[in-house]
Amino acid sequence: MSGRIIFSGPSGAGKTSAIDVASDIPAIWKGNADYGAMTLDDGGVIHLCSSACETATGVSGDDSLGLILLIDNRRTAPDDDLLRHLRSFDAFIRRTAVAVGITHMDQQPRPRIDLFHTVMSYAGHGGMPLFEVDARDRRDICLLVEAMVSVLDPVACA
Ligand SMILES: Nc1nc2c(ncn2[C@@H]2O[C@H](COP(=O)(O)OP(=O)(O)O)[C@@H](O)[C@H]2O)c(=O)[nH]1
Ligand SMILES: [Mg+2]
Repeated sequence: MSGRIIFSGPSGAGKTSAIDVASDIPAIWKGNADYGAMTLDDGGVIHLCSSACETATGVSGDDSLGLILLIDNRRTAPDDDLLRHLRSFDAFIRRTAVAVGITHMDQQPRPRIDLFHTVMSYAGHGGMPLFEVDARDRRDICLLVEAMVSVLDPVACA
């Protein structure tokens, strides 16, 4: 599998960190987005880029595999942030897939993860992966990417 994964989420959530730790090449900042790339076990290359919203350049390309949303738990209403981003990317997600990582839970453990699962169900994405991540941790981000890829191709990841 090859293609592009979009990272989005509020400023400070960890987009730049996540692309940097997951990328096999040094991540770069170009225009108004971070870019990186990672190689999958099957030899496919996944391009990683950040984007503020669905209408931003790069999101609507045919080779977009899906969206990774990073939500900063330190913010006032991170559940609202999640819902807003799910709505902002709604058409894109319905065409592709989404996986959500809640960041900064080491600094702010509340609200707890259950609330975000509730928001996902409410938005109609209850089956999509969602878990706590530290955007600075390569293993956490690779797990998130793999979780998203497994939604697209369950057989390849079996
Ligand atoms: N403690 C903690 N720091 C984090 C976590 N995720 C990211 N950071 C830090 O938060 C800051 C903002 O991250 P950054 O990647 O620049 O966020 P961006 O604005 O979404 O690109 C950086 O200093 C990161 O090292 C996390 O889960 N826990
Ligand atoms: Mg950034």
